[in-house]
Amino acid sequence: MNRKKAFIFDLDGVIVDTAKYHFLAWKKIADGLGIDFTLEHNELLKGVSRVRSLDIILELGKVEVFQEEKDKLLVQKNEDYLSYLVDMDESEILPGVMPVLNFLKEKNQPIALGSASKNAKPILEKTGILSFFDAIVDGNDVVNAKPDPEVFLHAARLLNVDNEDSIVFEDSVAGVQAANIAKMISIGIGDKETLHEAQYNFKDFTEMNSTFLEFLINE
Ligand code: B16
Ligand code: MG
Repeated sequence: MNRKKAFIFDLDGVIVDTAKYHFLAWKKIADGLGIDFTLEHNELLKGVSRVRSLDIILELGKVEVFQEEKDKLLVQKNEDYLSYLVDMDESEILPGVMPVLNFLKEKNQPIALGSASKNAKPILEKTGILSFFDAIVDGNDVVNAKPDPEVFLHAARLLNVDNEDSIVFEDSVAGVQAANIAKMISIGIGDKETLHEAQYNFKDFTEMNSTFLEFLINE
């Protein structure tokens, strides 16, 4: 068929392993509130906005706080998270990502970012890959968080590509659901069982070869 395709990448957990920093920062908040917060709980926060993440943690611990306190906790969490990013550089890019980005660029394929994070741009700058992206849609541009498809629909619109011809790489359940709702091609990056709703699954980008990428481009 070979219509124009778009490749939309999630950021945290797909391009960079910032999920571990989000976890550390949230753990500190949870500890402060006396809430038990495990790596398993952390899965619930992947792809989810900062505000919603705090609500999930409070619900887990059955803790209620006033809005003023919530606002303070959100600032505290982000300051702590940003402190882990100070020394970030290209070494934090996950294995196999650069060959895929380079391959898609060589083939003149449109590339977008579709992330819930409000810290997306500085991360792309620090890791030196900002110029790969023809469009960037992040937490600052959308109202509705994943699994709402807004972030991906916006990215496809900016690239002027039909939803059905858009390919989404995601590490979160909410993100895979968002891509599916948008009728895009969903590719789960990470644990196959957790991401079983994805159309295709890969443990990481090192497993994805150029034959598969060619297939996506020419499908
Ligand atoms: P921030 P993604 C998401 O990014 C993370 O997966 C999620 O854990 C985080 O809470 C959210 O961004 C908001 O991030 O606090 O930096 O605005 O995976 O959609 O790229
Ligand atoms: Mg993610």
